Order: sequence, then C-alpha cells, then structure tokens
Amino acid sequence: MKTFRFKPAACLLAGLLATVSMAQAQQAASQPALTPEHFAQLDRNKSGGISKDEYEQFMRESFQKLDKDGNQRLSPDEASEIITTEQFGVVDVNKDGTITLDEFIEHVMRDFDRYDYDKDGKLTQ
Ligand SMILES: [Ca+2]
Ligand SMILES: [Ca+2]
Ligand SMILES: [Ca+2]
Repeated sequence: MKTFRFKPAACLLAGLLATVSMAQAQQAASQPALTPEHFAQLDRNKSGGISKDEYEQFMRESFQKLDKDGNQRLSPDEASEIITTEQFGVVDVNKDGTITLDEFIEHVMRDFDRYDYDKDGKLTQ
C-alpha cells in the first residue's frame, strides 16, 4: 500500500465506502468499521450516537469538498480520491458518468440503514 495523504474527512469517507463495497462483495453482515475517531467526527453533538442528520450532513460536506469545480457533480476524477472505478459505477445509478449529490446521498444513506442494526435511527458503537 502506498501512503495516501487524504484529508481526515476524505479518509473517513473512503473508509466507510470501502467497508460498504466489501460488505456488498461478500454479501455478509460485516461490522461497520467505525473507529472511535471516525465515530467522534460523525457524532457532532457528542450524544453518543450518530443520527441520520449527522450522517447526512457529513456526507453532504464531503461531497462539496470532493466537487472541486463546484458543478454539483462528481466526475470520475474527482471521486477517484475516495472510490474505485468499480464503486463509481455502482453509485452512478443512471450511468451518465457523473455522480450527483442525489445519487451520492441515496447511496450513503442506504449504508446508514444497513449499519443501523436495531433500526432506532442512530448508529451507536
Ligand atoms: Ca449525535
Ligand atoms: Ca465536479
Ligand atoms: Ca449519474
């Protein structure tokens, strides 16, 4: 592995997405790989749980950061910081070659539901 110089947010996001694709590949209910540091970043109000709002807010901010040219779409280039070409194809539901905020949020919020085992609308450790 070469050393990546991700910003913390991008690094966390890459970790989350990588976990997801692995889970999809294995069709297994693997544990979310939320480290204590990740958890602290997502749990903005330090309530001890990550609400859907907190999760979505983080993802929206991540999207804005990745969208370098600010056209509200991620090109394969822009997204390459966090996902592989294969993952890009999964998130780009309508296959137009870009990932819109809607496609992005829909994808990551599905992950939220998957992680939320007890369906209480919060991720806890
Ligand atoms: Ca919280
Ligand atoms: Ca863009
Ligand atoms: Ca698309």
